[in-house]
Amino acid sequence: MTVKTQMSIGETMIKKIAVLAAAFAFTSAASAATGMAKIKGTADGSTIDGTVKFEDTPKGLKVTAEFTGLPPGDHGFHIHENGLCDDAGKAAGSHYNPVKTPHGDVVKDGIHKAHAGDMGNITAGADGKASLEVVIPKVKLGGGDYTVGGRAVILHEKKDDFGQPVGNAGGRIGCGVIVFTAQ
Ligand SMILES: [Cu+2]
Ligand SMILES: [Zn+2]
Repeated sequence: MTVKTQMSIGETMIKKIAVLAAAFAFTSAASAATGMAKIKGTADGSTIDGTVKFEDTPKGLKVTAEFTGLPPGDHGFHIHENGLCDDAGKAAGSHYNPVKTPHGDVVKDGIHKAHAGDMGNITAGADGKASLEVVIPKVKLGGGDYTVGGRAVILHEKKDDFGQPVGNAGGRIGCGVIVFTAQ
């Protein structure tokens, strides 16, 4: 009887370990870093409100943005180097540019031909709504050489025309800092 009881305790433990191992494997597989930036207007009384979500994927950093309250038209949309929005967004510094390239379109041309933060434009309709989904190759939220966690997302007054040095997109009408939601 004693032996049988011990066996059954042993089996129960093995089953528990198996369940824990399966749970750990699932957690590991689902542990790609994710992040978010809440974008607010830099001017008093601004109607700009945005949520930008970030996710590390095998193809690069997936960026999904949703905005309301924007002036209709195209607006330059970049990751800037500092995680600060003070002084009407100026504290965010310049475009995140770890490879020291000219300004461009990183989604299309990659980090060796554009600043890693050059996501191009986001286009608002007459209703002030805009959405965008892009993947930035070789860039990650955290870990590796090119990381954007803790930096700022800037939305510009005007269209990024991909001219030098920073796309002629004018003032910084929206800003938010990228925070990790899972690591
Ligand atoms: Cu910018
Ligand atoms: Zn740039």
